Amino acid sequence: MSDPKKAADIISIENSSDKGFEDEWKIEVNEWVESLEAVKDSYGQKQVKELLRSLQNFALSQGITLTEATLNTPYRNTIPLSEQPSYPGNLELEKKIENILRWNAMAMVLQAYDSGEGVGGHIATYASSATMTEVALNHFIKSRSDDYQGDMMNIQAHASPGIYSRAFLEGRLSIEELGNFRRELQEEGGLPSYPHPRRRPELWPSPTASMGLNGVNSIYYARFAKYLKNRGLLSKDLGKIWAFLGDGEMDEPETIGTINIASREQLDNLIFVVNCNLQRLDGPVRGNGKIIQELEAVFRGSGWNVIKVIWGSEWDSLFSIDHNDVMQRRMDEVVDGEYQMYSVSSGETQRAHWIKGNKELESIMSNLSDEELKDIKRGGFDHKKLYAAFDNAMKSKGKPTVLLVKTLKGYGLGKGSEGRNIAHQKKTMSDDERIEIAERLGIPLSDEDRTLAKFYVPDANSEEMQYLHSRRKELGGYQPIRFNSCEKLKAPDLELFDDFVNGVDRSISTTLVLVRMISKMLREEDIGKYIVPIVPDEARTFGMDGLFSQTGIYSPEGQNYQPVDAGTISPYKEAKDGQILQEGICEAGAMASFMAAGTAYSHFELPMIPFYIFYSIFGFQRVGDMIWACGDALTRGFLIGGTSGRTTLNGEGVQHQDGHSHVLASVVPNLMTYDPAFGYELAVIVREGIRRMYQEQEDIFYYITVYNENYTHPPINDVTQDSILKGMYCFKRATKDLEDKYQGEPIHLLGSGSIMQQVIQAQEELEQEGIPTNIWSVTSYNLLHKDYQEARSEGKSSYLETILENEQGHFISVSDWITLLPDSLARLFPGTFTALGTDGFGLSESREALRNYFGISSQAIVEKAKELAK
Ligand SMILES: Cc1ncc(C[n+]2csc(CCOP(=O)(O)OP(=O)(O)O)c2C)c(N)n1
Ligand SMILES: [Mg+2]
Repeated sequence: MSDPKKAADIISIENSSDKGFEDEWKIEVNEWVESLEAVKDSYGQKQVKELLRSLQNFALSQGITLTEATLNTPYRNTIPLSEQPSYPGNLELEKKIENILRWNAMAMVLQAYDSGEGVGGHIATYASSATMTEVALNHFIKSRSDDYQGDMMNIQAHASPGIYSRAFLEGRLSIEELGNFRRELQEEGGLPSYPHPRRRPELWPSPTASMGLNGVNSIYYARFAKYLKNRGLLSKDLGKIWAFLGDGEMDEPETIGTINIASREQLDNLIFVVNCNLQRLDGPVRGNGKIIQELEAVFRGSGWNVIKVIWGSEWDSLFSIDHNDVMQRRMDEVVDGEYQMYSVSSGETQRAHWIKGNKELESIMSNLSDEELKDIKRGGFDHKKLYAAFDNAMKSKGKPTVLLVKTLKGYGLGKGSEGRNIAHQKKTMSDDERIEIAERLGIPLSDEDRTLAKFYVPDANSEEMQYLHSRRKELGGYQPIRFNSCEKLKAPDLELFDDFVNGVDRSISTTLVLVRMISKMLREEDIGKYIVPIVPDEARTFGMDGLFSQTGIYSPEGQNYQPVDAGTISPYKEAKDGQILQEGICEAGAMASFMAAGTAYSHFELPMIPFYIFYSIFGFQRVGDMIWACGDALTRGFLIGGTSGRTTLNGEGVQHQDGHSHVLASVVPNLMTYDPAFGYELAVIVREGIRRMYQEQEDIFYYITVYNENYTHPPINDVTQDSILKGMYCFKRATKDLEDKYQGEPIHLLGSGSIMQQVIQAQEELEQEGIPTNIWSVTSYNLLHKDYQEARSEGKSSYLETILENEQGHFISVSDWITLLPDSLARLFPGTFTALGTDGFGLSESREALRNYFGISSQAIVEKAKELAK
């Protein structure tokens, strides 16, 4: 029978100074607990829950709310000693290996510092997380096999030295690479600071260096795994997605804001491990509170399986004599600022502050000497406690798990670092510190080598090395790991898009053209199943609602209700094997889905083709960091900026009208950006995108803007696909007769996107007035610029310069974008160059009024051309 008195600690006792009341109250509580225990013994756990729920409902009806009591448990380990499994590993060898890893990780950073290059590095984070990652890697994190998809291990970026030093012992990195941490350009090779798949595509599964992205991305990887499974595309058993996170990092809204998705979608293939070292970069995470308790309430409130690992085994015996919960109450009341202070105080000071004159607590604590008290471990350094927690997480059914693990920043790095506010920034150590740490870790190097922070490599036949390899062999292979092999797809022939390539007589927008193209591809046998349409609650805006019934909206539960529009031709259809990812109003989640789908070739061995369609202004400026991370993650797929153009999206005003996303997109080096004007351009671009990304498997991705203005689309005629793809071609030549008669310099109008319609109109008017005018369609200013940069570095002429070789005159670029976009090319035009665009904020007006206001209407173009032609 468990000790019923323990229950008292979750109830705050008013009048606690009144001894008589306190005793009476305890008896009352004990009686209730005993009754409850009897219910459990007679009826089982379910009935206990029901009873408590009834009591809670009664309390609520009396106006008594129980929020804190139900969301928080006492400040102690979730798994009691009685349920702790025995440790299956060889603790002695594991600790030996961990010590070597700790030393080599520190040595990497010290060597980088000693090189005098000032390249930096972090020691303290791994020092706090080493034990948890080691227990996970020795016993839980599995790799891919014939029938298992493999786990994904996403680490805390600042703990990278520890993971590198393990990969080194495993024989996956050379000693030279390790020695050149943060010096990637060295001849013998070096290592990037953090997990960058771009730089180490065989090692790092996903980029985590920007705080907050690891959480949201891991959640959506886990969800995408279930999506693939439910759609019947994954035959192997799903692996787990592991996200190792910092406690300071948990403040990031991308993480906390998306945890409800994980429980709603029942992601029991997801495990968060939060390294609660109570510190972030500048100081305590919650000096005045307790981060573990705060996170417990948040995660439990979101329906997660929450496991706290707070105290090491040394506390177990003290708990067993804490009959009146005095120690537990003290644990509950002390705040993180004080716990941090204990970590830098002597045992004596710590004891005095801890017992605070309480005789009973003093007597409990008298079982430990000051030295023992000082040495007592936090749960995060106790292999057995960690093992119990991971073991529980593995067994969770229908719920994601979060482990809240209490650690100490800079653990084992000595007085100058452990628990100090400066720990995060610590990059070097004195000679004495180096020798002392090596001694403590049992590193058998000479003192000279210790001061030089030399790496220690145990003999390949040593017990510890054998153990290290055998554990990973048992678990399927090394981790973390990233795979790069995937089936190649054959891109569809352009004929699939004949309806657009041959022109469209009806007046339709480029958005609709794109949606029709997606719809066609979805029906294709070879690639249809791999298409992943992603929308954050805007499918109707883009005319995609027809896809709802064609493919269904993914929902792991299917559809348990009859939709309100059941009788219509495109009802809202949710299905377990639905293909559309309808993200709700969550751009961060939608982007994370894009990354999961766009890197599925790596982790899931499937060439998934995401089309993420969003309001273009809520893309780069909203989730630009995630798009940058997609570049790092070697993500493939199509980002589609819908309702784009500052004047084409009329009426919506300042915060909706996007005239700049192409400029923001221009900074992502491997992003192909396009702003097509016609259906055939779009068809050529999308088809080529699929060819390059899924047939040739190039590590690039696409950003294409589409508009909501309706107009007819000409056929492709004699335009070459190559010129569309390179970024510019002559759409219409000036009338020959006019040119022969004309005395001045010819006019060249450069149009793109919807504004091409204004350009076409302006050209007609100018020619009517006798001014010969050429029209050029610019599908991508950014790609023209990239080509120019490349050509310049090779000492060649750029594509733009080549096609303009025999031209002269006045060049006027007109677009729905800010003038900075075309201006980047101004110097390459053989004549005068003028850019008309939409600089400044948008405003609420009609399309026509907006185009007049920004000076990009056909009339404004004519005026500018006539002024130049004078
Ligand atoms: C978005 C973002 N902002 C700031 C940083 C800089 N930064 C790196 S680590 C760090 C503190 C991390 O604290 P915590 O998450 O608690 O991890 P710990 O090192 O304590 O384990 C900060 C602010 C970053 N990498 N990303
Ligand atoms: Mg921290």
